Amino acid sequence: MEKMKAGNYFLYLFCLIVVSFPVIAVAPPTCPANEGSKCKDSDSDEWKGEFFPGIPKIKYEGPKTKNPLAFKWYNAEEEILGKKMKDWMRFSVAFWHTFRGMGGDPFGAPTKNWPWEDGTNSLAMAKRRMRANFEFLDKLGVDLWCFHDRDIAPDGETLKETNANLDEVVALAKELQGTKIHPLWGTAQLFLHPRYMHGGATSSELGVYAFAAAQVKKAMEVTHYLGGENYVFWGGREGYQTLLNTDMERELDHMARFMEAAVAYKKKIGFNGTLLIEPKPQEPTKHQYDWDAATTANFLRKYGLIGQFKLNIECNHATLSGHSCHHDLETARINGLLGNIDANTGDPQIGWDTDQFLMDIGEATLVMLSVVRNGGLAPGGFNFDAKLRRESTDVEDIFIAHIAGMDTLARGLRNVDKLISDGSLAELVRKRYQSFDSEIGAQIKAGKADFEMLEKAAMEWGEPKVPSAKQELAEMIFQSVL
Ligand code: XUL
Ligand code: CO
Repeated sequence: MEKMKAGNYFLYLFCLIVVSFPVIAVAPPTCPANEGSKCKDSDSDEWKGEFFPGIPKIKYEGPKTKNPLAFKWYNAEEEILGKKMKDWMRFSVAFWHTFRGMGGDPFGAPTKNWPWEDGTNSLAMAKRRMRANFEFLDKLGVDLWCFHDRDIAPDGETLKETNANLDEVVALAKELQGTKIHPLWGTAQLFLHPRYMHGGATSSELGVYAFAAAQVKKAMEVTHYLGGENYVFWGGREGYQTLLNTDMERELDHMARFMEAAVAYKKKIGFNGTLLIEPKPQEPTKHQYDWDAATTANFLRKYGLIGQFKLNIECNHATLSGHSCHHDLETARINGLLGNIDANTGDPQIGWDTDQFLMDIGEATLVMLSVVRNGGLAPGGFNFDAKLRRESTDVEDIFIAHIAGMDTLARGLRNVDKLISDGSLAELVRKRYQSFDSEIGAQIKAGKADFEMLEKAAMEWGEPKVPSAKQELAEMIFQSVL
């Protein structure tokens, strides 16, 4: 993936925030999530009628349908590889992109003009948006959702007031959830507010560390209250621009202490969900501590947290770190750490976190290969950390994007099924390593092959024959199932 030129970095940092959250000053249809006090209050959250009139409940119609508001590959109840598709996928809708992403980009104002938005970040607006979220979930047929605390409720003047705002919105969400719907995960948004400019747990200021702890404590409580299955940490600002003014060792240590406190608090409140960390190499800082799956696994191991956390792998973050998504999924999986997937993708030409819906069938097949090898993701699942492109401005585009994203992964699962029943790829891999299916191979596996034994064998066998790896054949077989 193309890396950004250093000269563009600050512009880019600014852009990232503008793109992710509606903070641009030019006539936005909404107010920024953290500047509640600057936004006037709207009168009520009452909304007459449907938020998505004319959009039916989305049904499976099969690959031949031309209906954009129908699933072509995702058939929730259909059994594939011993599980219902809905249980393999565990899809969830990300509140922040779907209901707070307004389409701003580095050079342009927000473009979305959703009819239910009134241009405020008021509590009433937060509640109305929450109602829109639940109508969307119902029509899409998805019963999991994900949220950041500050995206669902506005900041108040004080932490106490902010918590009260959150409680009010969460109470409504709880009511709207009913018995069928709950969060796949919740998280605290510790990156937009200026207080977090040096990080949260890694901030050089003790007051910020404490504030971050209070915010995470509250976010864990509401996630638990809503029946959330996981809680996510994302190190948005946990990293550095330069090591000249950064005590990396201390910051990592603070991060570990913070995580330990989260583990203790989870136990205290009886939250049985999984704690997840989401690796990301950079953005907004140049170098983030949880660079990729391997780096994050090493952090967990070093600080004795390995049994307490799993990883939330985001495809676009994996590619930003120089890996394929499949590589990072496999790294997480073989370390017993694959917990959840942020199902998105980057752009091959744009070297930053574009958070697009995953539409590449080959990539989706590799993602699903890891999921199948992992035996599924539960209690984790997939969340669409993905947003509409700036140019997609119709309300129905929100549905189309999710349907296409779900269908792509569902198609990936169907391809994995074909790959497994065809068996030739597995056979090719088995053959590649078959020289180890021998007595000495078994001794290597058992940790009993010492250097003297191996030297004796090498002398006896002479120059080894090294066969072809058959990469193009592997690719040919893979493509035959797409
Ligand atoms: C940011 C990102 C977040 C996390 C949750 O890059 O991916 O949305 O998934 O905080
Ligand atoms: Co993410």
